[in-house]
Amino acid sequence: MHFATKAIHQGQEPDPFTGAIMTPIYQTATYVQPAPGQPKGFSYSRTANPTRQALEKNLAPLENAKYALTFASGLAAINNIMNIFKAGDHIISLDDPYGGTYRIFTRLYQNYNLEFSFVDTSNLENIKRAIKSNTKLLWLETPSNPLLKITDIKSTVTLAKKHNLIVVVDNTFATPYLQLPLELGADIVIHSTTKYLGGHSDLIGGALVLNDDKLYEQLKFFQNAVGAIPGPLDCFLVLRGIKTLAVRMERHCQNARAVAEFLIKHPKVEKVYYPGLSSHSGYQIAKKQMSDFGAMLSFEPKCSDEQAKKIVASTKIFSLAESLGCVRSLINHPATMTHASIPPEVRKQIGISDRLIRLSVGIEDIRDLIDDLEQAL
Ligand code: P1T
Repeated sequence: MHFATKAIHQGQEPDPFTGAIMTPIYQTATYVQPAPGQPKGFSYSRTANPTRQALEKNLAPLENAKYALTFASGLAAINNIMNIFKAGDHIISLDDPYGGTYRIFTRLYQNYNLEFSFVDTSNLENIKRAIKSNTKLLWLETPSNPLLKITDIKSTVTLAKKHNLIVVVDNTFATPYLQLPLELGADIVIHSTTKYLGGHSDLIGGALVLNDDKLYEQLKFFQNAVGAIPGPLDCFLVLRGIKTLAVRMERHCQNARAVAEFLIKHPKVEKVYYPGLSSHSGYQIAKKQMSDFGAMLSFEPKCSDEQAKKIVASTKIFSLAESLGCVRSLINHPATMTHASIPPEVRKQIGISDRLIRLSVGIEDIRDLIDDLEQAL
C-alpha cells in the first residue's frame, strides 16, 4: 500500500458496533469489566484508549515501523525518551534544535546530571569529536529548526552504531511523507503532531515511532507511568489531519520553493536558508534522503534588527505566530519567539541572528503569499 492510501486506511477499521466509517472519539476515562481483572481489551484511558490506539496504528506504518506511541505534546514525547537515561550519561544534540528542546535538555535534564554537548551535526567530524565513553544518545533534527541545516542520517547512524548510541531523529519538519529516518537506520523518530500531521493549528500533540521491541516496551511503560497522553479528541484531530497529509505536503513544498526563489532574488534579502536551493550546504544530502525539501524556510533581510521585527509585524496573510506546519502561513522571529529560551550568546554563536525570520509556508494561493512578502519587505 502506498503512502496516501496508508494515511487514510491504516489502523482505521469501521466501528464494530455501529459501522461508523470514521474512528469514534472514545471520550471515556474507564471501561466496565465483565469480571474482575478481565477487561474487554481496555481498562483505563491513561494506559490505552481506542481512538489513541487507532492513531498509533495509523502512524507506525507511515514511518514503515512496528510501533507508535502518542503524547500530549511534542515535548512530552521528547521527555518520554529522556526517562531512559541516568545521571552521568552523555547526550550529543544538534546545536540548533527547537528552543523548547534546548530548554528541556539544559534547564531540566542537566539538573539531573545528564551531560549534553551541542554540535553542528551537519558535519560528521563534529559528532566524532564529541563522542565519549559515557555517550548514550545522538539527537538529530533534520531539517533543523530554525536554520534548516541538514544532517546525513545514514552516515551518522553508521558512526553512531559503532559506539552503540541510540539515534533519535526529530522528523517534525519533514514528516514521513518526505523522509523516513527509521529506514536510514535511526532508532526512534519523534514528531510534534501539532505541526504537519495535525496540519490545522487546532491541537497540541506528540509521537514516538520505532521498531525495536525492547525499546518500545520501555517507552510504553514510561508513557503509562508518567501519563502525558493525548486526549481522544486530539487523537481524532490528528487522524483527520493525516488523511490529507500527502496532498497538503505537495502544495506546501511547491509554495515554499516559489517563496524561496522569490526571496533569493529580492534586493532586500541577504540570505535564504532553504535546503531546496542548490546553494544550500545540505542540498545534495537533502536531495538524497528526502523526497522533497519541505515548506519551512528562514531568511535574513538586509536591514537592522528593529526593521526585521517590523517586517514580521507587517505581513497580512502570513500570521505572526509560533508553531508551523499549518495550512495557514505563519511568520516568526526566532530570537524573540520560538528560540528565546536559548541564551543570546549561544544563539549568536550558532547563527540565529536577531534579523532571522522564519516562515512556515502554508497552502494558500502562492500569488497572495508572494504579494504579502513583497509589501512587507
Ligand atoms: O510544541 P510541541 O508539540 O510540544 O512540540 C515541540 C517541538 C518539537 N520538535 C520540533 C522540531 C518543534 O518545532 C517543536 C515545536 N516547535 C514550535 C512550536 C515552533 O514554532 O518551532
